[in-house]
Parts: sequence; C-alpha cells; structure tokens
Amino acid sequence: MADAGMLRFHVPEPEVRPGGTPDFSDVTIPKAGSVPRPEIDVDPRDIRDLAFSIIRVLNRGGEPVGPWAGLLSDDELLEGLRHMMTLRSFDARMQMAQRQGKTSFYMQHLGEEAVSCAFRRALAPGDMNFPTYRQAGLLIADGYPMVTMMNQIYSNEADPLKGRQLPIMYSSKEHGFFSISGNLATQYIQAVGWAMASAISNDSKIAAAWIGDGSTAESDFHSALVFASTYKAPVVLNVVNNQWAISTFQGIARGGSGTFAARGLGFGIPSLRVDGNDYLAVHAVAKWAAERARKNLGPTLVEYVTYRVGAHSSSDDPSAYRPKAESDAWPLGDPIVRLKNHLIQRGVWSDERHTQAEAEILETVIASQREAERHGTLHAGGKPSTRDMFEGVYAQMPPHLRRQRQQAGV
Ligand SMILES: Cc1ncc(C[n+]2csc(CCOP(=O)(O)OP(=O)(O)O)c2C)c(N)n1
Ligand SMILES: [Mg+2]
Repeated sequence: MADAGMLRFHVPEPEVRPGGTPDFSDVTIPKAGSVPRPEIDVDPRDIRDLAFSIIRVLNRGGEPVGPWAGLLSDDELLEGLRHMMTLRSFDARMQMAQRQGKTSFYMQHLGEEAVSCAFRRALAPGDMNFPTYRQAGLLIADGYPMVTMMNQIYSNEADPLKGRQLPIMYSSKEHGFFSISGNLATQYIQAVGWAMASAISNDSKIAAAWIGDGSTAESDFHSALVFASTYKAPVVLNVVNNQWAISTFQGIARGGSGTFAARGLGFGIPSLRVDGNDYLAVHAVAKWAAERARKNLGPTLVEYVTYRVGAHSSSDDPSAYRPKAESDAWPLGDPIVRLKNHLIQRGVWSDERHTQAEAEILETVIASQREAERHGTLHAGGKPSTRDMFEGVYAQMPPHLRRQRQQAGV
C-alpha cells in the first residue's frame, strides 16, 4: 500500500488580512436578469442551479431587467428608499448615542438595509418574523415608532421591555417581530415550530426565520431544516450572508466550495441566492418564497449575498481582522445608492430631492431622539421601576420571586 503521508489539518483562511489588497474575485456575479424565475410549485431538483447563482434585478445602469423585475410601483419604491435611508440615519444617531454613553451597546445595519426593509414588504399582517439583531428594518418598514425603539435602546422609563433586554433586542407582537434572542440560531427552530403550529391550526399566517452566515454552523439551523422539510412548514428560511461573523470570515461556517443556500438542497428545500443589496431582487424573491409558504408548498431557503460595511457592534473594531478598504471593493455596491439611481433613471427622483430627503429624515430621527431622551437614557433620567423586574414573566409569580420582591422592598 502506498504511503499516504502525514495527515494535515485544514483550517479555511480568508483571502486577505489587514494591510492586504481586498479581493472578491471568488464572488461570481451573474448578469442582472440572467437567472430564471420558476413557477412557485417547481420541483427543487429542477432549480438546483439557483442555489449557486445570484438573482439580480438592477443592472449597472440602474435599470430593472429580467423575469424578477416589474413588481413594485413608483410609490412603493420611493417608500422603500425612505425606509432604508431612515434605518441608516437611525443607525448613525444611535451609534453616536452609544459613544456618548447614552446606551451601553448598539449594532448597525450599514450596507445591509435592503434585506430587512424589502423583505417586510413581502409579508402580510399577522405573519411572524423571528429576527436577529440585524433586521431592525423589519420594524422601520412596518411603521413601528422610532421613539419606542430608542426607549428600548436607552432602557428608560418608557422602554416597553422595561430594561430586561439588551439594547436593540426589540420585541413587537403587533408588528410581527418576535422578541430578539441573543442566542443565535434559536430563531430557526422557533420560526419552524411557530409555522408548524400555524398549519396545525389551519391558520393563514406564515413565519420567517432569520440567521447570519456564521450562525448556520449551529445545530439549531440544521434541526430546523429537518422539521421544516419533513412537515412542509409554511416558513421562509432566511440566511443573511454578510461575509463576516464578528471577526470570522464566512468560509469558516460554509466550508468547502458550496454556498449557504446549497445547505437546503440536501433537505429537498427549494433554495435560492439573491443579491442582498438590490431592493427589487430581495423583494421579488421574498414574495416568491412567501407565496410558496402560503400556498402549502412548504419552506424556501433564501441566501442574501451582502456585506457588513460597519463594525459587528459598538464593541468591535474590524480593522483588526480585515483590510480597511474592503467594503469599497465589495462588488454589489450600496443598496441605497443603487435604488436611488434606479429611481432617478425612472424619472421620479433626483440628486436634489435625495439630499433634501436626507435632511428631512435626519430631522425626524433627531426629533424622535429628543422625545425618547425626555424619558431618560442609560445614566440619566427615568428608569423602569425595580418592581418591574419581578413582573410580566410568570402568569403567577413563584414563591421565590415573591420573597425576593419583598426583600427588595418594592
Ligand atoms: C449561540 C451563540 N453563539 C455565539 C454567540 C456570540 N455571537 C454573537 S454575534 C456572533 C456572530 C454572528 O455572525 P453571523 O451569524 O454571521 O451574523 P452577523 O452578525 O454577521 O449578522 C457571535 C458568534 C451568540 N450570540 N449565540
Ligand atoms: Mg455574518
């Protein structure tokens, strides 16, 4: 028998490190409009290629092309642009508020605004998202008040969650936004379970599960796919591949030469990849997947190919692990600039109107911030009462909590 030599342990490495030249040559970008749009009851075996390609609508000139184009009106697109601009402006102000010590923690969406903002438009009232911390656009695009979000971030006296959740871990049943859990990938099993319950009770509501590239390595992701595929749960399984999981590049969770979307193929789940920085493409694919769920055709796995331009959180410094200019080299551009250019090309927007809208939005965000700050910030003003700490969790307060409350004298 031939000597096979010594075994070597393989650890995937990113293409470049700080100081190197950004390189995205391994990200193959098909032409906009080139990926077909199958019928929603397609056999997943017939669309295997869609798990390895990227569905795109907006071409380099800002024109919508191909079979996934043409779903949204001028007004809907203008509103979508406003949602994304609002999220970006909100993020910038709250990031600053964190630096000023008004909150302990913040997480931005810079570069990923299209994913959550456009997805929200594909859902119906009563549907339920199980989001991570990177989908506040679901709330903004659904008209959830920014003041309430800020109250939560400041953990002040008007915080609807009474200081019990980490800043930015919102919750709103009315807006189809399940309480964010910091334990990543739990969103997947919970969303699939919720979707199964919806089907068991012959309801009409569907669920949306959310996960990042890195968190797909958790076993909850795979367990959820087993149940979703076996019981054809009415759920959209979203994977936001923003290339990074804090300082870990996406190749660690993905491994080999596959894609995150391709994970769904082994389960017989129709799986697609979409340009996450193309508002029109995200919406079109989300709508396709939501329709499948609603028509009892089962789950769809969607990988959004995007890039996390900002730091992971206010506690992170990306210059320690990736080249500073890497975001400039990202080949799919900026979602706001791309939709803006499309709307200008459509004849319903201009640079002047954009600049004016930016100023108006900032003013609204600042007004909301002033209102929230009247209710207090992390170190100043009103706080939730100590008594709140003991309430709202159990229908009937257990004896040990009652004792602790008495000891606290509240
Ligand atoms: C179960 C679990 N493990 C580890 C962490 C710590 N953690 C918080 S964010 C994060 C990275 C997640 O990256 P990704 O899933 O790609 O999402 P992104 O932040 O890029 O949106 C990790 C490891 C956690 N919150 N939960
Ligand atoms: Mg990530």
